Amino acid sequence: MSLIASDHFRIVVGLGKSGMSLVRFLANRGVSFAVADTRESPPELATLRRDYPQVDVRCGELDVEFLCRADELYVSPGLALATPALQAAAARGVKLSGDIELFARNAKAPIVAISGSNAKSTVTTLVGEMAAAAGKRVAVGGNLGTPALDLLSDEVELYVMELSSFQLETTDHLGAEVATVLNVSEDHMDRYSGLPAYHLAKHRIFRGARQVVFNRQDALTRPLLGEGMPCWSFGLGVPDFKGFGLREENGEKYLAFEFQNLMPVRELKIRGAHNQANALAALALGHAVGLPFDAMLSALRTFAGLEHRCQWVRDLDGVAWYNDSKATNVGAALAAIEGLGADIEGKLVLIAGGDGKGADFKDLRDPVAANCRAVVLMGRDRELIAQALGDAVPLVRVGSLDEAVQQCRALAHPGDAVLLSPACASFDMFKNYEERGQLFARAAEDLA
Ligand code: UMA
Ligand code: ADP
Repeated sequence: MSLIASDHFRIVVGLGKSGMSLVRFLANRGVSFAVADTRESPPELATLRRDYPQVDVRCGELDVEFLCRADELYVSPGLALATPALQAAAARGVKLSGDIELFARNAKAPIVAISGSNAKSTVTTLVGEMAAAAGKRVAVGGNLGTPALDLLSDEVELYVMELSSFQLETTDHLGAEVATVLNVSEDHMDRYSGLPAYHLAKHRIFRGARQVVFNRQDALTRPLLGEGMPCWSFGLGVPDFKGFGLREENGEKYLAFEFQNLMPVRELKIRGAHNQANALAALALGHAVGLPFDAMLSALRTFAGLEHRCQWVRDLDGVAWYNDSKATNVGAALAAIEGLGADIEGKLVLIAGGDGKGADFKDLRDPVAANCRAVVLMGRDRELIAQALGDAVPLVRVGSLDEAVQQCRALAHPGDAVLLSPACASFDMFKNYEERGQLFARAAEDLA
């Protein structure tokens, strides 16, 4: 039986992927609902009209009177809760909620909940693969891949969920078996008043959690906790009690748990120090839900990383080319620059720029100076990055990604790596980060 009162009226606000999963969920349980979207033609409108022709849909500017007919609004993560019509409805007693809250109320298996400014998709996928290697019937999704409500099934033994700050804003009580915020650095500053508001949204993931995983190198990932809450940690230093970390012995670096070495780091296929942190975070989460080490380590040995995340594209004349198009904020680009920079013989030639989402780029200056031979700048906010970098390294401005690739070819020396890690969203020049990454890889592969 669904844990949702069927005598109330709901409105799904936003008819994208998550909105359509809400429609399926509510319709299957006989709940009465309508749909609203501020767009004239939302992405799932045709599907809704085809599969649920009886559902009332209102497109265009949100009508407060209409919204106030509902007891509860399920708001898309893509819509800010500060939207005036939503706030007006809330002021008149309408509850604002979301798909993850409904998911949490209806999930019968334990939930591994993963948030953070960066590395969410990598760690979520890794934990999913570890659970599958351990023979668990695991469902993986949320902000990544399949929307949460579409994963619900009585067959599932473990849910591994990537959750964004936007999704967490509408989640009151997640009740995860284990929850983590992997790292916190500035992102989405076009939607939050500042880092504290963003941090607060992310930490909602800990509501009702039974265990916690935190990052020893990032104080902003530690929740305020009551006595006795089981806590596991990860970080690149030597681990202590209940900690995952790195230990060196006889010149060999190991992934380690407490006082036990688990596996040499060189057996990982994913590159860079940031990915070692990701492997350790995944081990901590998997351990918290009882996955055996042998299964988790075998998953780590085969995982080659996700597309567009420091993904190796090719080698040409002694230069390796990497696609890190998913680095859509400064923190992500920093991890790639420092992580990959430490891994190569020569220097990086970096391609950066795009839609900066209101970010401050000053933190790029020192790592760029230490790791880069030159930076090729493109996109709407390229001058903001140029100002932040100053005279740290030579800067080359280009008008297109193809031109950027040509410039990198000319700038890189043997032993260097070319890295597309833009520190910006892609929407000023591309459909999305995937298109940006694909066009980069194709241009790099086409070089003679
Ligand atoms: N929009 C409107 N009016 C509306 C509703 C949406 O203009 O009434 C616009 C907004 O600009 C919004 C965009 O449409 O940003 C997308 O909204 P949507 O409701 O169509 O989105 P969904 O397809 O349901 O996708 C959402 C998540 N999108 C966002 O959080 C922006 C997807 O995360 C998620 O995969 C999906 O639900 C399933 O759970 C994407 C994402 O970019 C990948 N997430 C951000 C990130 O990772 O940085 C947080
Ligand atoms: P998310 O789902 O949070 O966006 P991804 O796993 O897709 O995370 O990785 C996005 C980007 O974050 C990568 O392209 C990489 O540059 C960066 N990144 C990966 N691991 C880390 C880490 N441990 N810390 C900071 N940045 C990271």
